[in-house]
Amino acid sequence: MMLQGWRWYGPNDPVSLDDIRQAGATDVVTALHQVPIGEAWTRSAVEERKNLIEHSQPGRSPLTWSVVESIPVPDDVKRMGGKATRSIEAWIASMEAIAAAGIKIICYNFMPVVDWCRTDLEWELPNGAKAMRFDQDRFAAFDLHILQRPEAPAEYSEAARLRAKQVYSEMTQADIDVLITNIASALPGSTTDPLTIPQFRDRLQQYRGINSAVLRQRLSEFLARIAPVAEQLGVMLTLHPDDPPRPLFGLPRIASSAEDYQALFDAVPSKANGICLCTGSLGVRTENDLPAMAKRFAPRIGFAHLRATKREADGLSFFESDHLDGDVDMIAVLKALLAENRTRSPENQIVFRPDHGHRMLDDLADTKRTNPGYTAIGRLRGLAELRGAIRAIEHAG
Ligand code: DNO
Repeated sequence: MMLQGWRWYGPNDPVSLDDIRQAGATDVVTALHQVPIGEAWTRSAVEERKNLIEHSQPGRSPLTWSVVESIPVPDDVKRMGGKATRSIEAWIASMEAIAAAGIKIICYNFMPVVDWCRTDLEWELPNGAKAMRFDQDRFAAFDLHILQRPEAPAEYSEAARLRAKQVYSEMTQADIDVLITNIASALPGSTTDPLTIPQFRDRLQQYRGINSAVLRQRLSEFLARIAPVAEQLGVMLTLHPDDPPRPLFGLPRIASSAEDYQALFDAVPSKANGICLCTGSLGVRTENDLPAMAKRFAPRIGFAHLRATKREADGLSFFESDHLDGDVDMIAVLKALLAENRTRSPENQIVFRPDHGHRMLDDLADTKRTNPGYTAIGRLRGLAELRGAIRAIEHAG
Protein backbone atom coordinates (compact mmCIF):
# COMPACT_ATOMS: atom_id res chain seq x y z
CA MET A 1 0.00 0.00 0.00
CA MET A 2 1.37 3.38 -0.86
CA LEU A 3 1.53 5.73 2.08
CA GLN A 4 -1.09 8.46 1.87
CA GLY A 5 0.45 11.82 2.62
CA TRP A 6 -0.94 15.30 3.15
CA ARG A 7 0.89 18.60 3.13
CA TRP A 8 0.33 20.60 6.28
CA TYR A 9 1.61 24.13 6.77
CA GLY A 10 1.86 23.81 10.55
CA PRO A 11 -0.15 25.16 13.47
CA ASN A 12 -1.43 28.15 11.45
CA ASP A 13 -2.77 26.01 8.63
CA PRO A 14 -6.57 26.42 8.44
CA VAL A 15 -6.63 22.66 7.77
CA SER A 16 -6.37 20.79 11.08
CA LEU A 17 -4.72 17.51 11.97
CA ASP A 18 -8.18 16.00 12.45
CA ASP A 19 -9.13 17.18 8.96
CA ILE A 20 -6.12 15.24 7.69
CA ARG A 21 -7.22 12.14 9.59
CA GLN A 22 -10.74 12.46 8.23
CA ALA A 23 -9.38 12.74 4.70
CA GLY A 24 -7.85 9.32 5.35
CA ALA A 25 -4.20 10.36 5.19
CA THR A 26 -1.66 8.86 7.56
CA ASP A 27 1.56 10.62 6.63
CA VAL A 28 2.19 14.30 7.19
CA VAL A 29 4.37 16.32 4.86
CA THR A 30 5.57 19.56 6.37
CA ALA A 31 8.45 21.93 7.05
CA LEU A 32 9.44 24.45 9.67
CA HIS A 33 8.05 27.24 7.53
CA GLN A 34 8.73 29.78 10.27
CA VAL A 35 12.52 29.38 10.01
CA PRO A 36 14.05 31.93 7.60
CA ILE A 37 15.59 30.52 4.40
CA GLY A 38 19.23 29.61 5.01
CA GLU A 39 18.97 29.21 8.79
CA ALA A 40 19.65 25.80 10.34
CA TRP A 41 16.70 23.96 11.89
CA THR A 42 17.37 22.91 15.47
CA ARG A 43 16.71 19.46 16.86
CA SER A 44 14.41 20.87 19.50
CA ALA A 45 12.27 22.74 16.96
CA VAL A 46 11.97 19.58 14.84
CA GLU A 47 11.10 17.49 17.93
CA GLU A 48 8.49 19.99 19.00
CA ARG A 49 6.79 19.89 15.60
CA LYS A 50 6.96 16.11 15.53
CA ASN A 51 5.31 15.90 18.94
CA LEU A 52 2.59 18.25 17.84
CA ILE A 53 1.83 16.04 14.83
CA GLU A 54 2.23 12.65 16.42
CA HIS A 55 1.29 13.06 20.08
CA SER A 56 -0.88 16.13 20.60
CA GLN A 57 -4.22 14.30 20.52
CA PRO A 58 -3.97 10.99 22.38
CA GLY A 59 -6.37 8.31 21.22
CA ARG A 60 -6.73 9.71 17.72
CA SER A 61 -5.78 7.75 14.59
CA PRO A 62 -2.02 7.94 14.35
CA LEU A 63 -0.24 10.40 12.07
CA THR A 64 3.43 10.21 11.19
CA TRP A 65 5.60 13.09 10.00
CA SER A 66 7.36 11.20 7.23
CA VAL A 67 8.41 13.81 4.68
CA VAL A 68 10.04 17.21 4.98
CA GLU A 69 8.93 19.47 2.14
CA SER A 70 11.14 21.46 1.80
CA ILE A 71 14.43 22.52 3.26
CA PRO A 72 14.84 25.58 1.03
CA VAL A 73 18.06 25.75 -0.95
CA PRO A 74 19.31 29.32 -0.47
CA ASP A 75 19.95 31.46 -3.52
CA ASP A 76 23.73 31.57 -3.10
CA VAL A 77 23.93 27.78 -3.46
CA LYS A 78 22.28 28.05 -6.88
CA ARG A 79 24.67 30.83 -7.91
CA MET A 80 27.89 29.66 -6.27
CA GLY A 81 27.50 25.90 -5.76
CA GLY A 82 30.09 24.35 -3.43
CA LYS A 83 31.48 27.76 -2.53
CA ALA A 84 28.31 28.69 -0.62
CA THR A 85 29.82 26.97 2.40
CA ARG A 86 27.74 28.52 5.17
CA SER A 87 24.44 27.87 3.43
CA ILE A 88 25.40 24.26 2.72
CA GLU A 89 26.49 23.69 6.29
CA ALA A 90 23.20 25.06 7.58
CA TRP A 91 21.32 22.80 5.13
CA ILE A 92 23.23 19.78 6.39
CA ALA A 93 22.52 20.75 10.00
CA SER A 94 18.79 20.90 9.20
CA MET A 95 19.00 17.48 7.55
CA GLU A 96 20.76 16.06 10.62
CA ALA A 97 18.08 17.48 12.92
CA ILE A 98 15.38 15.89 10.75
CA ALA A 99 17.14 12.52 10.61
CA ALA A 100 17.60 12.59 14.39
CA ALA A 101 13.80 12.71 14.65
CA GLY A 102 13.53 9.65 12.39
CA ILE A 103 12.30 11.46 9.26
CA LYS A 104 13.89 9.91 6.19
CA ILE A 105 12.54 11.73 3.14
CA ILE A 106 13.46 15.30 2.20
CA CYS A 107 12.01 17.16 -0.76
CA TYR A 108 13.85 20.15 -2.23
CA ASN A 109 14.05 21.99 -5.51
CA PHE A 110 16.66 23.88 -7.48
CA MET A 111 14.61 26.55 -9.26
CA PRO A 112 16.42 29.88 -9.41
CA VAL A 113 14.64 33.08 -8.21
CA VAL A 114 11.06 31.76 -8.46
CA ASP A 115 9.68 28.50 -7.10
CA TRP A 116 6.30 27.33 -8.47
CA CYS A 117 4.65 29.97 -10.59
CA ARG A 118 1.01 30.70 -11.49
CA THR A 119 -0.70 33.74 -12.99
CA ASP A 120 -4.17 32.98 -11.55
CA LEU A 121 -5.02 31.43 -8.22
CA GLU A 122 -8.82 31.59 -8.47
CA TRP A 123 -9.72 30.69 -12.03
CA GLU A 124 -13.33 29.60 -12.26
CA LEU A 125 -14.04 26.15 -13.67
CA PRO A 126 -17.31 25.33 -15.46
CA ASN A 127 -18.61 23.69 -12.24
CA GLY A 128 -18.06 26.86 -10.18
CA ALA A 129 -14.96 25.60 -8.33
CA LYS A 130 -11.74 27.63 -8.49
CA ALA A 131 -8.48 26.27 -9.90
CA MET A 132 -4.98 27.65 -10.29
CA ARG A 133 -3.79 28.43 -13.77
CA PHE A 134 -0.72 29.49 -15.71
CA ASP A 135 -1.74 31.73 -18.57
CA GLN A 136 1.17 32.24 -20.92
CA ASP A 137 -0.08 35.62 -22.20
CA ARG A 138 -0.54 37.00 -18.71
CA PHE A 139 2.89 35.69 -17.81
CA ALA A 140 4.39 37.42 -20.87
CA ALA A 141 2.52 40.63 -19.95
CA PHE A 142 4.23 40.50 -16.57
CA ASP A 143 7.65 39.80 -18.06
CA LEU A 144 7.43 42.42 -20.85
CA HIS A 145 5.39 45.22 -19.31
CA ILE A 146 5.61 45.00 -15.53
CA LEU A 147 9.06 43.56 -14.91
CA GLN A 148 10.24 45.07 -18.22
CA ARG A 149 13.12 42.65 -18.44
CA PRO A 150 15.46 44.05 -21.11
CA GLU A 151 16.12 40.69 -22.80
CA ALA A 152 12.45 39.67 -22.79
CA PRO A 153 11.27 41.10 -26.16
CA ALA A 154 13.79 38.99 -28.06
CA GLU A 155 12.54 35.82 -26.33
CA TYR A 156 8.91 36.04 -27.46
CA SER A 157 7.54 35.81 -31.00
CA GLU A 158 5.91 38.88 -32.45
CA ALA A 159 2.48 37.28 -32.13
CA ALA A 160 3.14 36.48 -28.46
CA ARG A 161 4.27 40.06 -27.81
CA LEU A 162 1.11 41.42 -29.42
CA ARG A 163 -1.12 39.16 -27.33
CA ALA A 164 0.74 40.13 -24.16
CA LYS A 165 0.36 43.82 -25.01
CA GLN A 166 -3.36 43.37 -25.53
CA VAL A 167 -3.74 41.49 -22.22
CA TYR A 168 -1.73 44.15 -20.42
CA SER A 169 -3.75 47.02 -21.89
CA GLU A 170 -6.93 45.45 -20.50
CA MET A 171 -5.58 45.10 -16.96
CA THR A 172 -6.61 47.44 -14.13
CA GLN A 173 -4.10 48.49 -11.48
CA ALA A 174 -5.76 45.96 -9.17
CA ASP A 175 -5.20 43.19 -11.75
CA ILE A 176 -1.57 44.24 -12.05
CA ASP A 177 -1.12 44.14 -8.28
CA VAL A 178 -2.60 40.66 -8.08
CA LEU A 179 -0.34 39.43 -10.87
CA ILE A 180 2.72 40.86 -9.11
CA THR A 181 1.68 39.17 -5.87
CA ASN A 182 1.10 35.83 -7.59
CA ILE A 183 4.40 35.79 -9.44
CA ALA A 184 6.89 37.76 -7.35
CA SER A 185 5.69 37.46 -3.78
CA ALA A 186 6.30 33.73 -3.38
CA LEU A 187 3.28 31.44 -3.05
CA PRO A 188 2.76 29.55 0.21
CA GLY A 189 5.32 26.80 0.65
CA SER A 190 7.71 28.48 -1.76
CA THR A 191 11.39 28.13 -1.13
CA THR A 192 12.37 31.46 -2.65
CA ASP A 193 12.19 34.93 -1.11
CA PRO A 194 9.24 37.23 -1.79
CA LEU A 195 10.54 40.05 -4.02
CA THR A 196 9.48 43.55 -4.98
CA ILE A 197 9.88 44.38 -8.67
CA PRO A 198 13.22 46.23 -8.14
CA GLN A 199 14.51 43.33 -6.03
CA PHE A 200 13.36 40.92 -8.73
CA ARG A 201 15.38 42.81 -11.37
CA ASP A 202 18.37 42.84 -9.11
CA ARG A 203 18.17 39.09 -8.48
CA LEU A 204 18.01 38.40 -12.20
CA GLN A 205 21.16 40.48 -12.69
CA GLN A 206 22.96 38.25 -10.22
CA TYR A 207 22.26 35.28 -12.48
CA ARG A 208 24.01 36.74 -15.52
CA GLY A 209 26.26 34.11 -17.04
CA ILE A 210 24.52 31.21 -15.27
CA ASN A 211 23.30 28.99 -18.07
CA SER A 212 21.90 25.49 -17.68
CA ALA A 213 25.36 23.85 -17.76
CA VAL A 214 26.54 26.10 -14.92
CA LEU A 215 23.38 25.56 -12.88
CA ARG A 216 23.68 21.78 -13.36
CA GLN A 217 27.25 22.01 -12.12
CA ARG A 218 26.08 23.97 -9.04
CA LEU A 219 23.49 21.30 -8.26
CA SER A 220 26.12 18.56 -8.60
CA GLU A 221 28.46 20.44 -6.25
CA PHE A 222 25.65 20.84 -3.72
CA LEU A 223 24.76 17.15 -3.95
CA ALA A 224 28.40 16.12 -3.73
CA ARG A 225 28.36 17.74 -0.28
CA ILE A 226 24.95 16.65 1.00
CA ALA A 227 24.45 13.19 -0.55
CA PRO A 228 27.22 11.39 1.39
CA VAL A 229 25.80 12.73 4.66
CA ALA A 230 22.27 11.77 3.60
CA GLU A 231 23.45 8.27 2.75
CA GLN A 232 25.02 7.89 6.17
CA LEU A 233 21.85 9.10 7.86
CA GLY A 234 19.62 6.89 5.69
CA VAL A 235 17.88 9.93 4.22
CA MET A 236 16.49 10.05 0.68
CA LEU A 237 16.84 13.43 -1.06
CA THR A 238 14.05 13.97 -3.55
CA LEU A 239 14.42 16.72 -6.13
CA HIS A 240 11.10 18.30 -7.04
CA PRO A 241 10.75 19.15 -10.75
CA ASP A 242 10.58 22.67 -12.09
CA ASP A 243 7.08 24.10 -12.17
CA PRO A 244 6.40 24.86 -14.98
CA PRO A 245 9.08 22.63 -16.50
CA ARG A 246 10.82 25.15 -18.73
CA PRO A 247 13.04 28.21 -18.36
CA LEU A 248 11.31 31.35 -17.06
CA PHE A 249 12.68 34.91 -17.20
CA GLY A 250 15.68 33.68 -19.19
CA LEU A 251 16.77 31.62 -16.16
CA PRO A 252 17.84 28.03 -16.68
CA ARG A 253 15.79 25.22 -15.18
CA ILE A 254 17.36 21.80 -14.98
CA ALA A 255 14.78 19.42 -13.48
CA SER A 256 12.20 19.49 -16.23
CA SER A 257 12.57 16.26 -18.21
CA ALA A 258 13.70 12.62 -18.13
CA GLU A 259 17.04 13.72 -19.65
CA ASP A 260 17.53 16.24 -16.84
CA TYR A 261 16.99 13.61 -14.16
CA GLN A 262 19.15 11.09 -15.99
CA ALA A 263 21.97 13.67 -16.13
CA LEU A 264 21.54 14.29 -12.42
CA PHE A 265 21.72 10.60 -11.50
CA ASP A 266 24.70 10.09 -13.81
CA ALA A 267 26.52 13.01 -12.20
CA VAL A 268 25.77 11.89 -8.63
CA PRO A 269 25.02 8.15 -8.51
CA SER A 270 24.57 8.06 -4.72
CA LYS A 271 21.48 6.08 -3.75
CA ALA A 272 20.39 9.06 -1.62
CA ASN A 273 19.96 11.05 -4.84
CA GLY A 274 16.26 10.71 -5.64
CA ILE A 275 13.25 12.26 -7.28
CA CYS A 276 9.97 13.68 -6.07
CA LEU A 277 7.78 12.54 -8.93
CA CYS A 278 5.43 15.49 -9.39
CA THR A 279 3.11 14.42 -12.19
CA GLY A 280 1.45 17.84 -12.27
CA SER A 281 4.67 19.77 -12.88
CA LEU A 282 6.27 17.34 -15.31
CA GLY A 283 2.97 16.72 -17.08
CA VAL A 284 2.92 20.25 -18.45
CA ARG A 285 5.62 19.29 -20.94
CA THR A 286 4.16 17.22 -23.80
CA GLU A 287 7.20 15.02 -24.28
CA ASN A 288 7.31 13.95 -20.62
CA ASP A 289 5.88 10.42 -20.61
CA LEU A 290 5.04 10.07 -16.91
CA PRO A 291 4.32 6.31 -16.77
CA ALA A 292 7.63 5.72 -18.59
CA MET A 293 9.46 8.05 -16.18
CA ALA A 294 7.85 6.33 -13.19
CA LYS A 295 9.15 2.98 -14.45
CA ARG A 296 12.57 4.21 -15.53
CA PHE A 297 13.35 6.01 -12.27
CA ALA A 298 11.32 3.73 -9.96
CA PRO A 299 14.10 2.93 -7.45
CA ARG A 300 14.90 6.64 -7.14
CA ILE A 301 11.35 7.71 -6.33
CA GLY A 302 11.05 8.54 -2.64
CA PHE A 303 8.02 10.75 -2.79
CA ALA A 304 5.28 11.59 -5.29
CA HIS A 305 2.95 14.54 -5.88
CA LEU A 306 0.08 12.92 -7.75
CA ARG A 307 -1.81 15.84 -9.24
CA ALA A 308 -2.81 16.53 -12.80
CA THR A 309 -2.61 19.51 -15.12
CA LYS A 310 -4.27 20.12 -18.44
CA ARG A 311 -2.49 21.93 -21.22
CA GLU A 312 -4.44 24.51 -23.16
CA ALA A 313 -4.53 25.13 -26.93
CA ASP A 314 -1.34 27.25 -27.06
CA GLY A 315 0.65 24.36 -25.53
CA LEU A 316 2.16 26.61 -22.85
CA SER A 317 -0.80 27.64 -20.71
CA PHE A 318 -2.30 25.08 -18.36
CA PHE A 319 -4.64 24.71 -15.41
CA GLU A 320 -4.90 22.33 -12.47
CA SER A 321 -7.46 19.69 -13.41
CA ASP A 322 -9.13 16.98 -11.33
CA HIS A 323 -6.56 14.46 -10.18
CA LEU A 324 -7.58 11.68 -12.56
CA ASP A 325 -8.55 13.88 -15.48
CA GLY A 326 -5.49 15.79 -16.63
CA ASP A 327 -3.02 15.06 -19.40
CA VAL A 328 -1.18 12.45 -17.33
CA ASP A 329 -2.26 8.80 -17.47
CA MET A 330 -2.58 8.61 -13.69
CA ILE A 331 -3.69 4.98 -13.59
CA ALA A 332 -0.56 3.91 -15.49
CA VAL A 333 1.60 5.98 -13.10
CA LEU A 334 -0.08 4.36 -10.09
CA LYS A 335 0.50 0.90 -11.55
CA ALA A 336 4.21 1.66 -11.96
CA LEU A 337 4.52 3.00 -8.40
CA LEU A 338 2.63 0.03 -6.94
CA ALA A 339 4.88 -2.38 -8.84
CA GLU A 340 7.94 -0.63 -7.41
CA ASN A 341 6.47 -0.74 -3.91
CA ARG A 342 6.03 -4.51 -4.13
CA THR A 343 9.81 -4.79 -4.43
CA ARG A 344 10.37 -2.66 -1.30
CA SER A 345 10.30 -3.39 2.41
CA PRO A 346 7.37 -1.98 4.43
CA GLU A 347 9.47 0.87 5.84
CA ASN A 348 10.53 2.05 2.39
CA GLN A 349 7.16 2.38 0.70
CA ILE A 350 6.65 5.42 -1.51
CA VAL A 351 4.78 8.28 0.15
CA PHE A 352 2.45 10.19 -2.14
CA ARG A 353 0.21 13.14 -1.57
CA PRO A 354 -2.66 14.74 -3.42
CA ASP A 355 -1.79 18.25 -4.50
CA HIS A 356 -3.35 21.52 -5.57
CA GLY A 357 -6.98 20.73 -4.88
CA HIS A 358 -9.69 22.99 -6.18
CA ARG A 359 -11.37 25.55 -3.99
CA MET A 360 -14.86 24.07 -3.86
CA LEU A 361 -17.99 23.53 -1.72
CA ASP A 362 -17.69 25.18 1.72
CA ASP A 363 -14.14 26.33 0.99
CA LEU A 364 -15.61 28.82 -1.51
CA ALA A 365 -17.16 30.91 1.30
CA ASP A 366 -15.69 34.44 1.40
CA THR A 367 -15.01 34.04 5.08
CA LYS A 368 -12.96 30.91 4.55
CA ARG A 369 -9.21 31.36 4.76
CA THR A 370 -7.47 28.89 2.43
CA ASN A 371 -3.97 28.53 1.02
CA PRO A 372 -3.98 28.47 -2.78
CA GLY A 373 -4.13 24.84 -3.91
CA TYR A 374 -4.12 23.60 -0.33
CA THR A 375 -7.82 23.54 0.55
CA ALA A 376 -9.09 20.63 2.62
CA ILE A 377 -12.05 19.69 0.45
CA GLY A 378 -10.38 19.87 -2.97
CA ARG A 379 -7.47 17.77 -1.82
CA LEU A 380 -9.78 15.35 -0.03
CA ARG A 381 -11.49 14.78 -3.37
CA GLY A 382 -8.10 14.24 -5.04
CA LEU A 383 -6.95 11.82 -2.38
CA ALA A 384 -10.23 9.91 -2.40
CA GLU A 385 -10.04 9.45 -6.18
CA LEU A 386 -6.42 8.27 -5.98
CA ARG A 387 -7.17 5.92 -3.09
CA GLY A 388 -10.07 4.40 -4.98
CA ALA A 389 -7.90 3.87 -8.04
CA ILE A 390 -5.15 2.28 -5.93
CA ARG A 391 -7.59 -0.10 -4.27
CA ALA A 392 -9.02 -1.10 -7.64
CA ILE A 393 -5.58 -1.73 -9.11
CA GLU A 394 -4.50 -3.77 -6.10
CA HIS A 395 -7.72 -5.75 -6.13
CA ALA A 396 -7.26 -6.62 -9.77
CA GLY A 397 -3.79 -7.86 -8.79
C1 DNO B 1 3.83 23.78 -4.66
C2 DNO B 1 4.91 22.90 -4.31
C3 DNO B 1 6.28 23.56 -4.23
C4 DNO B 1 7.26 22.52 -3.76
C5 DNO B 1 8.68 22.94 -3.76
C6 DNO B 1 9.53 21.73 -3.47
O1 DNO B 1 2.70 23.49 -4.49
O2 DNO B 1 4.92 21.78 -5.11
O3 DNO B 1 6.25 24.60 -3.31
O4 DNO B 1 6.96 22.21 -2.45
O5 DNO B 1 9.03 23.48 -4.97
O6 DNO B 1 10.76 22.13 -2.99
